[in-house]
Amino acid sequence: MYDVPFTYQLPVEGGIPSTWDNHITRRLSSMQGQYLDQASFEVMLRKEDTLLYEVYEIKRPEAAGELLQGVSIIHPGKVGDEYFMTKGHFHKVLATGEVYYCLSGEGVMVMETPEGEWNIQEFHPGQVLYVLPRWAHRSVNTSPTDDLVFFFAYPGNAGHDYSTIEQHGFRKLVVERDGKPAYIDNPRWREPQRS
Ligand code: S6P
Ligand code: ZN
Repeated sequence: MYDVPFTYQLPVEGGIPSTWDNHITRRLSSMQGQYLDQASFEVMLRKEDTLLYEVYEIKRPEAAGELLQGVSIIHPGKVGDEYFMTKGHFHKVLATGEVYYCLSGEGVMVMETPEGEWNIQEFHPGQVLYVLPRWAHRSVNTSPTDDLVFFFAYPGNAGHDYSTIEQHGFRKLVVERDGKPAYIDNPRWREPQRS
């Protein structure tokens, strides 16, 4: 980890940064229960534990004032009708946002608040997406052929809460209908408990 300001290259082609510290890979087996079509999920998993997405992280202290950054690459594919996607999460410190910059590919970011408000924004190359504080986020690759590649940066103290999404998923699912992406209601989703 550098203790002086630094630069690195981020090639649009391929999107792997010239310097990185962690390479995280997420395979089908890590998405148990997250796809709507459980039968297709099981059939696929029996054949192969497919690589769904990868993250190249540049390590920084996990402290307020720092910015954690890196690149995510989501491969193309579907489980049943549902496109390959990230697990998705709230930040543990809810009041922390995140900036994304799409380098290549096509996709969407599915977002929602703890109160159940939802929002979906498209990713296109060259597009910046700002995820507001408090919004859970999941990226989805809607291309039949190409990787979705984006740069991200978020506060060092944000942390990740995966368990809320693991329990009921996001309110909206992104599926293919007539060859195009469509947003449908997630039957597993539950209205948030209000105290
Ligand atoms: C972290 C940021 C991204 C995701 C990555 C994988 O706050 O949102 O780096 O970690 O795209 O997604 P997930 O949901 O598996 O962490
Ligand atoms: Zn995040």
